[in-house]
Amino acid sequence: MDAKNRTRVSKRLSLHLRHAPREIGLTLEPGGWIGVDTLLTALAAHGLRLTRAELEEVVTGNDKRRFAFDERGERIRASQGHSVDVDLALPTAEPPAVLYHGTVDRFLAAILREGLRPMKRHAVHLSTSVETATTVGARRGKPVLLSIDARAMTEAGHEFQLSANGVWLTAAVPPEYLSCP
Ligand code: HQG
Repeated sequence: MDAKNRTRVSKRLSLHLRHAPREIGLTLEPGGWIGVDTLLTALAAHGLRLTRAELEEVVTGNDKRRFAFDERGERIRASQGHSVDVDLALPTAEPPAVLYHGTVDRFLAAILREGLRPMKRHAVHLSTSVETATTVGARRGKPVLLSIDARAMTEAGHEFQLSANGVWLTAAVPPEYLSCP
């Protein structure tokens, strides 16, 4: 499979594993999992024929490791980014002292007023690196970087989870923990 095809399949997987499983007749299991065979059958019935080997290629070759198989390789899920109601059942973890979020100017006033909210997703997505956060912000325009005092949040009892692909997730970030570095 060439890179263009891998991206096409990855976008389709993101769509159904994060946002619209029902569109191809799927109901995600607890934790956001779906059987690999069930997924491949549903995709084939909706115009995307994919072998197990090709699916593996997309999963292992994915730039952001967006998808993961379970231990037995029987089920697959998106590691983060869902808008469907899902409990990934990730353990609470202690984040580094500072985390970063990339956004754009037009959201800044609202964010500084009400904090970071998950919007359509299940959690706010935070990065350990300035570079990643800047890239995330740049998806929408000229990126604006925010730093988050994750240590103070932890001390105040806010919980964080680390996704399988290294994204820090939290329910919300109140404005007092945000600053523009
Ligand atoms: C903004 C992609 C107004 C927030 C990326 C962001 C990431 C507010 C947008 C992952 C707000 C939500 C997640 C508030 C937050 N008022 N705007 N109170 N609070 N926002 O896409 O973090 O390629 O849901 O700044 O690379 O941009 O899909 O979140 O601009 O890892 O795997 O509302 O998605 O990864 O947008 O991106 P998103 P995000 P994938």
